[in-house]
Amino acid sequence: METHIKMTASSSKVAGRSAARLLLPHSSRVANKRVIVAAAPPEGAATAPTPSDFKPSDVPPAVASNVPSTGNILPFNAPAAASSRALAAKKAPMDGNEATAHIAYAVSDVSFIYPITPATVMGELVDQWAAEGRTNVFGNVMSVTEMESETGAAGALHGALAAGSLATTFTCSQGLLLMVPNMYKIAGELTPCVLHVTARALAKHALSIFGDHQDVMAVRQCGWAMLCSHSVQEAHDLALVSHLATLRSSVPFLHFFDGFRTSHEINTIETIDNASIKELLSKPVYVEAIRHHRTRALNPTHPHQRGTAQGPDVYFQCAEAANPFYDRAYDHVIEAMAEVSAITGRSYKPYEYVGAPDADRLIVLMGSGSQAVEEAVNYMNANGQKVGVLKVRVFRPWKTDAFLEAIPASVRKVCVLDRTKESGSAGEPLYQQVAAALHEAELVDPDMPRRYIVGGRFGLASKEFLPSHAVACFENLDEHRPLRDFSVGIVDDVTRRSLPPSRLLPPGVSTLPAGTFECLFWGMGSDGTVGANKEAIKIIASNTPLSAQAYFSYDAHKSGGVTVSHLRFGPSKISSPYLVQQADYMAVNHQSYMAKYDTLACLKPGGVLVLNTTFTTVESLTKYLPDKVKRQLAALQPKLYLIDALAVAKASGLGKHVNMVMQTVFFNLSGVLPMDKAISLLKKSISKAYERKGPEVVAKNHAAVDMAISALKAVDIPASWSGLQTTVVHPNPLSKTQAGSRWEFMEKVAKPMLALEGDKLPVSVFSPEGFVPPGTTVMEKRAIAAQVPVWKAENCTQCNICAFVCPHAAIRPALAQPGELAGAPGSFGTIGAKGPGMAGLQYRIQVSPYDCTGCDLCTHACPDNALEAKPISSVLEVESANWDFATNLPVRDNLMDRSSVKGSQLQQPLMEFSGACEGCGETPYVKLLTQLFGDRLIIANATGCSSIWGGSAPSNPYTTNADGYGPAWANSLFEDNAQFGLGIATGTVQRRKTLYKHVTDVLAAPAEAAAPISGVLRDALTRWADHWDEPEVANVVAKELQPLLEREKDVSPAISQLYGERDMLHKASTWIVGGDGWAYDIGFGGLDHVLASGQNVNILVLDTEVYSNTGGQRSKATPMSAVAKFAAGGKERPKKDLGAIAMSYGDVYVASTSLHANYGQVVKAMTEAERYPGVSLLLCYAPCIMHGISSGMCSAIDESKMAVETGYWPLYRYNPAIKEDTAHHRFQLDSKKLKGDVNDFFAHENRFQILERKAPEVAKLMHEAMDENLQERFGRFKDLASGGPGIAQGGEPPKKQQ
Ligand SMILES: Cc1ncc(C[n+]2csc(CCOP(=O)(O)OP(=O)(O)O)c2C)c(N)n1
Ligand code: SF4
Ligand code: SF4
Repeated sequence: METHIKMTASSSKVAGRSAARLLLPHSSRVANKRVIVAAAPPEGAATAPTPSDFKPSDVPPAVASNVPSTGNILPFNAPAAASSRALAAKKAPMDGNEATAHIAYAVSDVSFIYPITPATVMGELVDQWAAEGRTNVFGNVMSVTEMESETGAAGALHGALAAGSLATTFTCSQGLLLMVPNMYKIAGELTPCVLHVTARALAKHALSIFGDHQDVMAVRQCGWAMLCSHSVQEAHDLALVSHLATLRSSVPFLHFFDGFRTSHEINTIETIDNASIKELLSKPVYVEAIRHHRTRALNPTHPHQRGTAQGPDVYFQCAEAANPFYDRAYDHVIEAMAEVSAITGRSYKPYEYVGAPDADRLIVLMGSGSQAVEEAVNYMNANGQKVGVLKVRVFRPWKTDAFLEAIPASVRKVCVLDRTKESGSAGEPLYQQVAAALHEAELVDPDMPRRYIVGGRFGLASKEFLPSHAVACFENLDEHRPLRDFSVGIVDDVTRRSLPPSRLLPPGVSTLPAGTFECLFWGMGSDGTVGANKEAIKIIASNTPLSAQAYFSYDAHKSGGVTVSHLRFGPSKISSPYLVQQADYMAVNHQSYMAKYDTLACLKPGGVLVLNTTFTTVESLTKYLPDKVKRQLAALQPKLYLIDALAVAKASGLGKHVNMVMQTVFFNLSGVLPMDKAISLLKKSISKAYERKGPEVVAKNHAAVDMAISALKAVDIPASWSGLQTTVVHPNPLSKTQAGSRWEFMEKVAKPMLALEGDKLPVSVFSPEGFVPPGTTVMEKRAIAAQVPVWKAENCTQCNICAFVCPHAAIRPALAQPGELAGAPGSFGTIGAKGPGMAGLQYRIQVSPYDCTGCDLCTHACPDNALEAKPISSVLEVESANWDFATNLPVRDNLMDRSSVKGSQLQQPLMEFSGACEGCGETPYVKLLTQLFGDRLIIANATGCSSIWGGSAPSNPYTTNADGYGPAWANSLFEDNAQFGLGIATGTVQRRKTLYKHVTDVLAAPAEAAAPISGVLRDALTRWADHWDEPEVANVVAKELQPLLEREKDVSPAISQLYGERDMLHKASTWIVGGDGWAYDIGFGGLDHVLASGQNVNILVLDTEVYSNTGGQRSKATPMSAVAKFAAGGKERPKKDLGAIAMSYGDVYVASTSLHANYGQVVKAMTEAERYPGVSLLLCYAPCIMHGISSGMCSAIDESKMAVETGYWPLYRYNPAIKEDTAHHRFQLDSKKLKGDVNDFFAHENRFQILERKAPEVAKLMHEAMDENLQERFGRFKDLASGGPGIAQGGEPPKKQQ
C-alpha cells in the first residue's frame, strides 16, 4: 500500500504542477472553473428560497454541378441546384451521434460519461471538444468526467443537477439499466436534464451491441419524458427540442434514436448554429427556467433538504403532486418544437401522419423504421392503395387526444410495430399504448368507428427492416384473419408468427428517390476501408450539391473480419434506413471474398465491379474464380475493373492497407467530382485523418493516391463464363469436428452465419437459450494472413516458444513415432525430438496457414531464426495438408512437466483460432490457461475484448480434448463478473460437497444395507473420497468411475443418484477473467469483495491499460500521460495499483506477469495461483493494437521486455502460502534489476507519443515523474523481496478447501 500512496503523492505533485500550468490549453480543469462560476447563484438570490417558492409551474409558458464527363462510367446526372433555403442553411455530413453531441455540448455545462457502444462516440466527442477548449452557448468549456460505470455516471449526474448545473450524459443498453435507480430520483425531484440514448438491445440469451428499443422500453416507467428521433437530422433537431422542453417542464427527458442505424449513419444534415441556440435560450422563459433550476439547487446560503424518507401517510400524495408537470410536458414539447422549427424551417409533430388522406390502413411505429414504412406507403399509394404511417415521436408523456387526432378518420385497420420484445406479454409497449388509447376513445365516444388493431415486432438487434416488410404488414391487415402478435423480417417456423414476404413489393424493386446511387465496398476489419469511405462520403457531401448517406456493417471478428460499407448519394434527400440492396458500384477489396461470400447478390445488372486481385488478367482470373461466381458475372454483365491494389499499397509503403488505392479508384470511376479536385480533397482528408500517426504515414497515403489509377485495368467478361459448372473451392474442415449436436450446429447454424447468410436462417435452427457448442472456430478457415511462417528444421532447437507466444494457437509442435509418419505428406519433414522422455520420437513445428493471422510474433520470438514468413499463396496447399496430418497425430501431453514453458506447449490448446486482432496480447494468456488446466476450467468472463474474441456466436474458440473435456465458458455482464464467478465457484463447491456426502454415505452404509456394488467400484469410490479435493488424483479417478457407475447405476437408488451426479466427480478450477476496465473500474467493487472472500477462485486480469473493446477509452489502469479516448489531453493521474490493493488483504495470492517478457514466470504464476487454496489475482500485461506500437504488434515481445526491464511493468509474485522467515519471503521480485531508459519505451508507442507531439513540455514533465516513480517503486519492491515491511503480512492462507 505504501507503494501506492507514495507513488500517487509524488505523481500528483507533478500532475498538479502540470495541470495548473501546462495542461491549461486542453484541460477540462479550466472548464470546471468556469462552470463553477456560471453555476453560482444569480445576483439577488441571497435570501434562502424554499423549494416551493420555485415550483417549475411558476415558469411562464412559454451548387452547381461539377461532375466531369471524363472517367465517369456511372449514368450519373448533375442534380439541379438546391433550394435557396437549403443553400442558406449550413449543410454537413455527420452521424446521429455527432448530430446529437453538438447540441448536447452547446447547451450543457457538465457531463459524466462512460463508454458503451454505440453511444460512446458522443462521450468521446464532448471530451475531445472540451479538451480543445470549445465553448458552449453560455461561454463555458464543458466539464467532462469519465466515471467508473454508468451507475457512477448517473449518480454524479444527479449530484451535478442537484447542484444546479445543466448536465447531460449519453448511454444505452446495460448502461441505461444501471442508471435506473438514479433516473427515478432525478425524475422524482423534477429536475431538468436530458439523457441521450442510442437505443440498443439488451443482453439476454446473448449480448448484442445492435439497435432496438429494448433498453428504452425497460425504463419507460421511470418518470422521464421520452422523445424519439427517426433520422440523423431529427437526432440533431430533437436533441435541442429535448433540452428546451426539459427546461420548460422540469421533467427530465430521455432523447433516443436507433443504435447504429441512426447513431452511426452518416447523412447530410442541416445544422443549427450556436448563435441561434443562444438566441433561443435568452428568451425569458429559458432564462427564468435556468434561474429557477439554479436557485432551487443545494446551497448552504438557502438550504433545504431533499431525498427524505416518507411513510404511508404522505408518499402517495407526494407522488401524485407531480401530475401537473407531466400534464403540461406535452405542450412544452409542442412549444419547443415550434421554436426549433422557427430557426430551422423544419417542423415536427409528436404524432405525425404521412400518407393518403383517406387511408384505410395504418402502421404506427417509432424510430428509423418509420422511414422504410414511409417509402412503402409512397410506393403503395402510387400503386392504387390507400395507406399511411403514423410516426410516434413522443412516447412519454403519452397524449391520447393528440394521437387520435393524427389518425385520418378513414382508417379502419391499424398495425402497431414495436422494435422490442416483451416475452410473455399480451403485446409490446407501443401496441399496448395504442390499443389502450383506441379502446378508451371508443368507450368514451360510442359513435367513433371501431378500428381493428394488431401488433407485431420488427428489427430486433438491427435486423434489417425493408419497405417490403412494411408492405407485408399492410398486406397482413388485408387478410381475412390477420396475424396478431407477429414478427416481420425473419422466418419463424416454430411458432409460425412471422409474416410471409410481401407480394406487392418483390425483391429488386427499388423505392429509393430517383437518381440515387448506391455503392458497396467489401473490406476487411482494420484495413482502413471503413475509415476511407467515411471520408469519401464526407468529401462528396461537403463538395457537391448531392445528399449523401453512409452506413457500415461488420462481423464479430476484432480484426480480419468482414466490413461492408454502404454508401448512397443523389440529388434528393436520402433517408432509406436499410442496407444497399442493388449496388451501382461495388468494390471488393479482398479477392478471397468472391469465393467466400455471395458478394454479387447485391450488384445491379450492368453496374460497376472493381476487384482488388493479384489475378489481373482474364486468363488468371478465369482459373481463380469459382465457376458459380463466373456464371453470376456473366449473367449480371457488370463493367469489370481489376487492380492489384496490394502491389500499389506495398509500393507506396502502406503494406497491406489498400483503402486509399481503392478510394482513389472510386473517385476516378464514379466521376462524382472532377478528378483533380477529388485528389486534392482526398489528400487533404488524409493529412487530417493521419496527423496523429505522424507525417510519414501521411506521405505514404498520398503516394498511394498518386499511384492508384495507372494500375487499374478494365476487362471484358468472356462469354464462356456463362455455362460453367461449380467446383469446390474450400477444404472441408468439418472432418475435424465431432458428430452429433456439434456437427448439426456447424452445418445448420455456423456455416450460413460465417458465409454472412445468417439473416436467412429460420427460428427452428436455434437453441433458444443461445448456447453454443465448443470448438466451432476450427471450421472458419479464414486464410486472412498475407504471409505465414514456415519452419526451417535445420535451425530449430525445439524450445516451443513460437507456439507459446502465438495468440491464435495456429503454430504447434508435433511429436510422432517414426511408424506414425508412414502416411505423412512428402513435405512433412521432422527432426529427432530432443529432451528427457522424447527418445525415439520425431519433432516438427507446424503452422496452420488457414488459421494464422500473419501477426509475425512467432518469427520475432524464435531465438534461432527457424521460422520464415512466406506468402500464403505459396504454401497454403502444402502446409494445410501438413497441418491436418500433424493435428491427427496422438497428443503426447504426458512426456514433460506441463508447468514448464516447453511442456506447456505439448498440451493441446483448448482455446484456438479466436477472432482477436492479429498479435493480440490477451489471447496467449488464456490459451496458456487452457493448456495448463483446460480440461477442468470454468471461466467467468467479463464483457470486453475477451468475451468478443472468446464468445461471438457462432465462433467458440474454446474446444475439447479427446475425452470431450474442455473449458466451460460464460459471460454474465461487464459489471458483475467477479460476483458471477464467485457464484459459480460457490455453487460448484456446494454441489461437490453434496456429492462427497453421497459417496461417503454409500461407502459407510452398514454391511447389511450396503449397496451390493462391485469391489472395483467400491475401490474407486474410496480413492475418490480420499482425494476428492485434489484435482490431479480426483479427476483421474473420476474418469475411471464413469464406466463403472454407468454399469452399476441400476444396482440401487444411491448408485443411481451418484450416476446422475457423476459430472461433479471431476474437480473444476474456476477462473474469473476480464480486462482492466472491468477489474479496475466498473467491476472493482465486486472484485474487491471477491478478493476479501477467501474463496478458492482465481482472477486473471488482461491489462491492456484501456477499454480496448469499445475503442480504447481510458481506465484507471491507463498510465499517466497516455492519450486515450476520454483522455484526449493525456491522462493526468497515475495508474491505480491493483496489486498493492490486493496484497493489502494479506491472504490473496498476487502476481504481476508479462507473458512476452518472461515465459517461465507466467507459467509459474498461473500454476501457483491455481494451487493456492484462496483467492488468486494475476495481473497480465497485454499489448494491444490500441497502444500504437510503432513497428506493429509483431514487436509486442520486444516492447513487453522493455516494459519489464525499465520497471514500467515489474514482475512479481506474492504468495501467502510461503511462511515468512529470514530465508523465505512471500513477495518475490521476478524482474531483478532495472535496465534501459523508460523514455525509449514511451518513444515506441503512439499512446505516449501523441502527447509528446501535442504538448512536449507536459509530456516531458509527466514522463520524468513516471520515471521517478518507477525507480522508487522498484526500490520498494526490492525491499519487500528481502523481507522488508510494506505489505500486510498477517493474513494466513485459507485452509485447503474445495
Ligand atoms: C454496463 C456496461 N457498460 C458498458 C459496457 C460496454 N463495454 C463493453 S466492454 C467494455 C470495455 C472493456 O474494457 P476492458 O475491461 O478493459 O477489457 P478489454 O476490452 O480491454 O479486454 C465496455 C465499456 C457494457 N457492456 N456494460
Ligand atoms: S521458436 Fe524457433 S527454435 Fe523454438 S521451437 Fe519454434 S521454430 Fe523451433
Ligand atoms: S485486446 Fe487489443 S489486440 Fe486484443 S482483440 Fe482487443 S483490441 Fe485487439
